[in-house]
Amino acid sequence: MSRLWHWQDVITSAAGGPRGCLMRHIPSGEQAAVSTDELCAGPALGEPAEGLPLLECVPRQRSLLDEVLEGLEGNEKALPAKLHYDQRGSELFEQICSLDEYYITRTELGIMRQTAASVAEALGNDCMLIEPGSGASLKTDLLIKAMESPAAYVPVDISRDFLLESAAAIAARHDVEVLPVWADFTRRHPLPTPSGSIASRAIYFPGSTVGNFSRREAGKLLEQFVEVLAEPHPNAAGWQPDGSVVVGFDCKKDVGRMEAAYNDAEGVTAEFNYNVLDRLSRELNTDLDRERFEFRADWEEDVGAIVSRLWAKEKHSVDIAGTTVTFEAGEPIRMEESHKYTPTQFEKLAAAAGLGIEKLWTDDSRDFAMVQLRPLSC
Ligand code: AVJ
Repeated sequence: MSRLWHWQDVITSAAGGPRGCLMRHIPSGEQAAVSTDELCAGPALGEPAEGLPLLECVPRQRSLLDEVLEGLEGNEKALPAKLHYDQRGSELFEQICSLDEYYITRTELGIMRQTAASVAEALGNDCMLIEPGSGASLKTDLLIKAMESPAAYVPVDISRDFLLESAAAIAARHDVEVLPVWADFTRRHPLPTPSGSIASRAIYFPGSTVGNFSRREAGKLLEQFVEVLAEPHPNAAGWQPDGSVVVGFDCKKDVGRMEAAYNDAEGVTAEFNYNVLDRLSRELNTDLDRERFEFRADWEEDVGAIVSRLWAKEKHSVDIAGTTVTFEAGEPIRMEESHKYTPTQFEKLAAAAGLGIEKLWTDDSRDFAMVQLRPLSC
């Protein structure tokens, strides 16, 4: 049963407080154990780059082609949003994060600066922090700094070099065991086992990454998180699945502001989308010509999301591994959805996945919200 809450009950305001990290040795090149239910291709332990053991669990190349063809063969052409994040795409996204129009990162960082101590306290000691889609791990830096004794930090990302760079940066700045996983977090993947004992797991899912999933997919993802929290820990007797999920989501607001955030004046967001065409042309040995498309992002009330599309300017065809894909003049490719929620809508989504809101942190304008969720059965 979902418990009732109101903004006033759950909003947590700035909390200062002491912070500190315990000194801990970071083993270099240590082997990370792999749990038994390996549901994806791989996994293999890669070369320990930058002194960190890397758990590799990326989907086979074949699945990129499958996903692309599946997306472009249907009558409404669409590509999965995760295709944006190759090395260049990850860098472009970093640029987006500091654009004037893109309020999301700035606002969430502000919330995190104010509330890191309170979030850290909510997670408790000896917590294994897992971050799906970690990217540059910017906000995580603040969180780990505020945690008294984090058991391990497990960044999971699809962009290998970007992941390794960010993981190494965290390892250099904090005395915490960093165990990166190279994986597509939307698929189940094994988790590394930290060398020390852990009290609980927490999944940190900031940045409105949840916004890239449809309402239905987001619900399934949250269910998957609940399973990860409940999975028994190999070397902990009396394991309690009482971890939490901390999610950052973007709140519904003025349509003009939302649209401006995805149609920036400098065209960085457009480039972020064109880059997907360049990337696919390269990796799938095809010719998706960016010059033949125009970018635009629109708010769609019925979807509850900003929908980003590339529109074909003229009729043309491309050959992708022997399959001919034809674009009509004015036909769109749906590139990405960025869903926005009211807190009440998000609470309903979480409840359907078996999670209840424990805490909610937001900024003064309520542009962005961060929630701590816990399994409702605990
Ligand atoms: C990383 C999914 C939060 O949807 O706001 C930014 C990605 N796309 N500008 C978002 C994105 C275009 C971003 N998320």
